[in-house]
This record gives sequence, structure tokens and C-alpha cells, in this order.
Amino acid sequence: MKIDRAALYLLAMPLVAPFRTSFGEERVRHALLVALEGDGRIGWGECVASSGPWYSGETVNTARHALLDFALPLLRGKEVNHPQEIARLLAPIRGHPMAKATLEGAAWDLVAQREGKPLAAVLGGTRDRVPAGVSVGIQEDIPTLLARVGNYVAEGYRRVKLKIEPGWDLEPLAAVRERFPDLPLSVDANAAYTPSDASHLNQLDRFGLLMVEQPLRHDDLVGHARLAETLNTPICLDESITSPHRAWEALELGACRIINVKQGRIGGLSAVLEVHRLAQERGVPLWCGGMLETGIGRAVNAAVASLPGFTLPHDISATDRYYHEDIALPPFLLEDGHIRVPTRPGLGVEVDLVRLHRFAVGMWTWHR
Ligand code: OSB
Ligand code: MG
Repeated sequence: MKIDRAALYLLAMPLVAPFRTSFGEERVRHALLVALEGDGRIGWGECVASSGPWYSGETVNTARHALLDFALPLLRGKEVNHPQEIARLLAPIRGHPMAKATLEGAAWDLVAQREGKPLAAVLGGTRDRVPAGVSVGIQEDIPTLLARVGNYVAEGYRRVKLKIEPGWDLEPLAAVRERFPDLPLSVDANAAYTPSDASHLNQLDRFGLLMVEQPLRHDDLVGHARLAETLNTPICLDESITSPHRAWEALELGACRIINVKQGRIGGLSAVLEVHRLAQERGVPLWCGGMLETGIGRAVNAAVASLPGFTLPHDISATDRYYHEDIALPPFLLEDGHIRVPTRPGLGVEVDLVRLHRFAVGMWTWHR
């Protein structure tokens, strides 16, 4: 198959509620989508980059630049029979993992459609539904937090992850733990602490957490390994794991015991399969993280989460936790605390073009 054309769409999707983390607040999710045309089919990819460089260095605009000016031209004239060939063709581009993953994802959709199989089956997934967790942003105050968590628990979410930062950690956590003594609970600091906070972080041990996600700087593997010497709560890395090689380094160093896998952050679905292999060899539990994706990215995440090594609840929540109106249909529903893995060929979701155009704030095209 040759890649004939690509259309890039930048969408501004209003979130149902502001989402606040230690690095900032999002009210509108900017999503860069690519529609890749090959062999008369369209494959869709969603870039997980945000509008600003706070979670990672990439943004929707750096990704657009990397895609239009460097990545797509590398595909010109090339025969692509497997998405892993896309990963190989894009290898000369240093950095820009989220941009590269977008193209690779669209190619996996094309190939899965061609084979008439759902993406999960093509990847090697073995589950038809995956346990859903929910990521709860930093709130105004503790009563608001308790109400929000209470609603999610009532809806059936299997695990709640609280965003923390200095000044919003032990107190809200104690309140949630007291109200919900048996709730599977974790925290995510998004790199808000420093090694000098070690004794403060050690107090997390009294809450029976599944894990603490990315307490320290995005690039501090050694710091996490040192923190792990005194902290009993398992450390899970998110921002730090930017490639399969970095996953290997983190595990070798003892910087984490769990990995939050985001296909965009590590450079694509081929990289996911590599991390999966590595984790399986070592018995390291994985789970699939989220980036407030539209239904396109969520379909990919559900397929990833269906792999055998993904054993912990995921940041894959129902569509209505993110958007009143998603651009991909049907919406993902919470059923008995689980999200169903799509079973139709390719991503298994349909892009609603009327909604796509309603939320679009930019469009660019490329052809070979
Ligand atoms: O750190 O996992 C994170 C959202 C945007 C950026 C970073 C993170 C998150 C989340 C949301 O926690 C997870 C989701 O999509 O439900
Ligand atoms: Mg995280």
C-alpha cells in the first residue's frame, strides 16, 4: 500500500469539566487528528499532544510541523505493508514521539481495516472488555472532591486516581480514604515534587495506594530509584518513559515497579509492543494511561489495554466523563465498571464528519 494523501485537523473540543493537574488546567482539549488515505481507505490517528508544552515538550503545533514537513515526506513513494514499516521509515526523526505515533496509529487502522479485523486482534489483544479507572483533577476544596469521587464510585469505576501537588496531597487523600476505605486508589503528581520531599512522600504509605505516579521530574530516573528505597508504595512512571529503551533503563535502575503506557508518549504502537514484551519478561504490570483523547484515541487505548500484560485498571473512562459530544461514534459506555474493546474492523469507531467540522479550528493537507 502507498500512502496517497493525508488531511490534518485541529479540533477544539470543550471538556465537560475543567481538568486541573500540577502543571495546569485544561478547559478545551485541542486534538490534532490525521486522516491517512491509502488503497482507497481512510485510517484515523489522534495525536496525544496538548496545546502547551507542560506535560511533554510536544504540542499540537510542533506535531503538525513534524508531520507535514518531515514525517509525511519520509513516506513519499514508499510501499508500506505493515505499520511497523512506518516506525522504521520515521526512525531518522529524533524526538517528536507523539507526532510519529499519530501516523503509525492511522496506518494500523488502515491495515486492520484491510484485514477486516479489529485493531485489538491485530495487536494481539486477548480481552473483550477492560477495567475502567478515572483520573480526578485537583478540586476547589475537599467537599467538592468527595462529591466528585462519590459520583464516579457510584457509576462503577474500578479505580480512582487523584491528581496531587504540594499543598493538595495528604489532606484530600486522608478524606477520600476515610470516606471510601476499600476503594482501589492511586495518586498522580505529574512531576510536582523534588527528591528533598522524600520524607513527605513517604507518608503516602499509610493510605494503601496501588501506586504513586510520577512523583519527581520527568527526566529523573535516578531520583525515582532513590525514592523507591524508602517508599513502600509502588512507583509508576508516566512522563519519564518516553521510549522502550527508557522503559528498560527505568526497570534496570529500579526507578519504577509499574509502567503507565501511553502509545503517543513512547512513539507509537510498535513501541507499545516492545514495552509489552519487556514487561512480560520481567513480570512488570502495565496499564494504559490517557490524554483526554477523543473516541479515536480512546479506541486505540482500549485495544492496547486488551493486551495480556495490561493487568491494572486503566485511565480509559466513558465518553461522558470527557465530552458531551464526541467526534467518534458510538460513545464508550461504562458497563459494570468496564469499557468494551471495539470489535468492528480497524479502530471500530466511526468519525462523525459533521461534528468534526463543527469542532475544527484548522485543517492542512498533504499528498504524495
Ligand atoms: O498524567 O496521566 C496523566 C491527562 C492529560 C495529561 C496527563 C495525564 C492525564 C490524565 C487523564 O491523567 C487520563 C484520562 O485521559 O482519563
Ligand atoms: Mg500521569
